[in-house]
Amino acid sequence: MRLSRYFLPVLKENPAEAQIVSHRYMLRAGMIKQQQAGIYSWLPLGYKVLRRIEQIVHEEQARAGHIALLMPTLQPADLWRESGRYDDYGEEMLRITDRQGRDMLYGPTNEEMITDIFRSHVSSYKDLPLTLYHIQWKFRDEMRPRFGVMRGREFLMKDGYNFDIDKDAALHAYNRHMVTYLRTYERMGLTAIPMRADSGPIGGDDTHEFLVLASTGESEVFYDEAVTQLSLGDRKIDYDNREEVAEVCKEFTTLYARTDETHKEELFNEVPEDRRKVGRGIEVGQIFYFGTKYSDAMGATVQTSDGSSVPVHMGSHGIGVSRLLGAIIEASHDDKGIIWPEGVTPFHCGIVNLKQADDVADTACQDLYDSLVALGLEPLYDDRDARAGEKFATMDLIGLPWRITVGPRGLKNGVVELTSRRTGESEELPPAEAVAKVAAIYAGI
Ligand code: 5CA
Repeated sequence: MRLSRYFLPVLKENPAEAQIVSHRYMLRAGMIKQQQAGIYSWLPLGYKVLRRIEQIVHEEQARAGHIALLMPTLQPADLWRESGRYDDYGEEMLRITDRQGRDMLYGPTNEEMITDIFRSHVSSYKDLPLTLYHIQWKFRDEMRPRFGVMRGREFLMKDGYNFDIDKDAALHAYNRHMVTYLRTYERMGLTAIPMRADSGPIGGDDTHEFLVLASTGESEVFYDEAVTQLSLGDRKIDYDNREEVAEVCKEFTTLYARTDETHKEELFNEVPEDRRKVGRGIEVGQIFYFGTKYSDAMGATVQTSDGSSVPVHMGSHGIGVSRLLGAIIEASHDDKGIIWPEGVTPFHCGIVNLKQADDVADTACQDLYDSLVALGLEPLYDDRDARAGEKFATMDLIGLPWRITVGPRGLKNGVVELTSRRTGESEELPPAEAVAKVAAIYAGI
């Protein structure tokens, strides 16, 4: 993409309404525009990152055999009357009446609708296990929408639902989700710690939240510092192997890590004092096992091998897809702007032309651009007729991890400059080597 033809409405001033850094940078970098409290338009740069995050979520769900579908945002109230949640859900639910006078709602979550799909089409144990998920907009009429996309009213969520024959199988699905989530967050450059949580309006006994440590997080967290060192890396996991998956979950949930909702001082005091940490965290996901809560209420049963009929065991598993943009920025920025991890960056590499309209510089930039594209990469070429300082400031603000700077002086010596946004370090290289180096970095992502 050429910047002169792109739509990147960068703001020079800090917007007064933004209290935290991610909100400020998302507005300044022209990623989002607020349309109403807690409701945003996703401008091209923000939309690109949102799509990259969705892609990672899809890939990691597919790896575990979970199946994507798409349910509507608007749901009939009658389904929620069956589960009893229509009255229980309270003011957070946006209730709508259509022209026939039928009660509808903008879905805050989809347990009822997925249970309805299941009961309409599945009746035998032979069709289990089954996990269905979608990535769809949700609406919760939050009392205090704030911090930009962090606590929106309309927000994008991945929500997945497992259907299993018994509790053991459903707990395997729970564990499987935990591992897919750990991998998903790691690919986004995040350390997200699973913490025992409260189930709230979803219900159930077993539930973990995933928290990214950040001083601006809404939850107070208590943890053993050693938990922040755990990582899956690129180990291969057989998602069908119950023991193996359970072992990984044990590794990530044994050290003390809890939010204020479930914190127990006496257990925390057993952590060696120098590793005992209190901080704040952003909740980027939550998984639940709730057994037959919805299948009992809505009559979702399956026939077992001996012909008897049993309610299906279920759980639900959510990732805050739009909130993740804010969480990633909170975890990765400096005073000049965002620093995207390679896994989610909107463009792989920036190209800055220091002397626009100079034939040699223009041709070199175009060649670089074409070479990167030929290798399957997406560069953003700043071809505006602007001062170098302004071009650098824009690149730093929007946070592309790599920048190639092209100027007549370097070109005379046959080199361009490759700069890492994270470290600020630069090296001079012949253009072909700079391209090869950027390609090699992304080949490993
Ligand atoms: N049905 C379950 C799991 S699918 C569910 O709704 N879980 S949840 O309530 O915990 O939401 C899942 C994730 O969505 C949360 O962990 C959080 O990351 C994100 N989320 C929840 N509310 C908001 C909001 N108002 N704005 C942005 N993201 C949100």
